[in-house]
Amino acid sequence: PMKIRSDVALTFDDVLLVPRRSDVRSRKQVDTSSYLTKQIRLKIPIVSANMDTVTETRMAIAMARQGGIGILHRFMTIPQQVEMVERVKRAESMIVDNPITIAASATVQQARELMAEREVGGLVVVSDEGKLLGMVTTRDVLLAVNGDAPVSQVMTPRERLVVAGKEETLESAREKLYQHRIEKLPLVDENDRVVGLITAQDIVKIQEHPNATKDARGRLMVGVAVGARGEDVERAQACVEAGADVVVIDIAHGHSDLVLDMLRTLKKKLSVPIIAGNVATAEGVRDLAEAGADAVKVGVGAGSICITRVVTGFGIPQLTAILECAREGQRLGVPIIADGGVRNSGDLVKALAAGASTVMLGSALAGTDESPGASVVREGRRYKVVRGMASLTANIQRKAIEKGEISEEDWGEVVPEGVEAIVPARGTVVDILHQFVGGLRSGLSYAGAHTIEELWKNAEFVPITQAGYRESGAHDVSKI
Ligand code: RVP
Repeated sequence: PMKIRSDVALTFDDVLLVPRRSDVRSRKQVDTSSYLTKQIRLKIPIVSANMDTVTETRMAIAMARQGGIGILHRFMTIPQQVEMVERVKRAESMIVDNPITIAASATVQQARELMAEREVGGLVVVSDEGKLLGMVTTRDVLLAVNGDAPVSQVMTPRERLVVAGKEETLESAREKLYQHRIEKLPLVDENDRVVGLITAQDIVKIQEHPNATKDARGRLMVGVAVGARGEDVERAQACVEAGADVVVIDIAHGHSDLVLDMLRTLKKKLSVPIIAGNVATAEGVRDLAEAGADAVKVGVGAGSICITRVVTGFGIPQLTAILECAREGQRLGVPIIADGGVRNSGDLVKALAAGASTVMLGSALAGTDESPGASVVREGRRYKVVRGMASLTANIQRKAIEKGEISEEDWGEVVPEGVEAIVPARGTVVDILHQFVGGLRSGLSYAGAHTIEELWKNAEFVPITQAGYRESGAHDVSKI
């Protein structure tokens, strides 16, 4: 029996969005926030791809600071991935976990030296058992004449200190610091033992990135990719213990028993949201949602460096895949991440208008300063490497990590579904995101939408012809 769908599947270049009457008077009026998972809402709906030429520590930090999020790739050992998570979590922290302490019997001179050496403006004075006895700051010791006097004589004693618990929020910490006109807020447990410190300075630093994607403790959020085999459970657990906020089960064919089993296992073992994928059909979304996915990643064969469709014959053009998956996702209350093929802000708007909640970018971010790897010069222009995670070299590298060495046969065994490529070096992620988000804000305005949820409602696509497509870009002029 012949089986063929009657509707032609479309992708971004096959359609345009129909302009609508708009009451948006300024691009500043629109809200670009959206759900990454059922639990996590991002200020900007952009996720950097878990590819080894896209997201490592620097990219993850930059993405979270701008209000998106980065997913650390998994092509490394577990300890390496754990370390990357830790570095992102430390990058911008409201709480100093291990504040520098001094004994009450130490001298003023010692306190001075310690502050200079560690470049801090204050020390927490503690007893042998780690209990809070007081605080001593540069002001207390700077002009003290008697350097031999004990710290206990110059410190602010415990009873005059304002303190908080480990679960202190940014808002309430700011309030306390302001109300009491103080610069440091020690955190204590129920036995009055010091468990952290909040400083006014750190709060000021945090305010430089008002849109940043933060966890409850004020640290930048970060996601990790894992596979779906034995050691990946351990990988996910280790990364979450290190502070990862979301786990992505990342398999090219995510509509598989392997992924469903992994999803159920991780949902039982972990308390963070789990994203699963990739799929390209409503059934795929439904099965992953039933197994507990907190968001579903959509895209089979759409990636710029992906040749899955050529090698296997499978895939669905991305716009149709998003439309079909998002309809199901919205019915089930599960956000959709559109992954692959988004080259510019127009594609971003189309992907969101088709019902995606967020969009994952690979090669669009691979040329930035924050992506891993050095740039190369070719004929006077700068480029950076981007490669598919199923490419030949990525496959070989994975085998090398798993087995410690590779042999002649390993090369022969690989059937790549991705390619290695170069993209122009493009400056910082901040600049790129500025272009994408600017285009999105305009897009919302053309749709008469103030939010992405309104964009879903208002969106109407029109299929276009080759002539229409040609008319859409710059045409009939010579490019300079
Ligand atoms: P793009 O943004 O078009 O570069 O696509 C990025 C996506 O491509 C990734 O998030 C992933 O889903 C997919 N990918 C990565 N490697 C490969 C491959 O080797 N086939 N595909």
